[in-house]
Amino acid sequence: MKPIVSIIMGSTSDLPVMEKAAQYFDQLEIPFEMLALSAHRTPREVEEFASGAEARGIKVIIAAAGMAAHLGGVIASLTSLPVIGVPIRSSFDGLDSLLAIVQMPPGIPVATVGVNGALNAAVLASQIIALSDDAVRERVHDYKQGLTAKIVKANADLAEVKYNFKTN
Ligand code: RP5
Repeated sequence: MKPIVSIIMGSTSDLPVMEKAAQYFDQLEIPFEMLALSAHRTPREVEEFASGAEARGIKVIIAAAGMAAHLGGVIASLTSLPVIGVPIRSSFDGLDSLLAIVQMPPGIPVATVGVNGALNAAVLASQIIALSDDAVRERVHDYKQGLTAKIVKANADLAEVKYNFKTN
């Protein structure tokens, strides 16, 4: 299997958050790779990864980092592939990493999800892949249908909750 998504994280301490992305890709049968790379601790390896990713068949890169989170931005500066940034909550409630990832200079976007938003990063990556892959598009559609079903069930459950002044 050749990966089409890279999940990059600044440290294995980010793994408990990023596991949600991995589980989603397993569920949707999208081959992915996971690597630990750090913009500050392994800058040369980050450059090597980012400049070679497209040629290896990678379609989307997810970059997760906390604190002064420059990983996604540095990767985005070295590739034309779409980069999705996941701010990790490790200090200042994740606000530091959120701002570091989202506030990119013009021309070098990093599509930023919410703090610890690994699942949304994976869903967004799958939607990008679905543009050119009918099988993935079908599975993304099924996933979204499942979300609708969840709220339909929630309403059925709420209908059973009784209060004297509840009217539905
Ligand atoms: C960042 O610093 C990592 O992404 C992690 O969120 C944070 C702390 O890293 P460790 O000290 O746990 O390796 O680079």
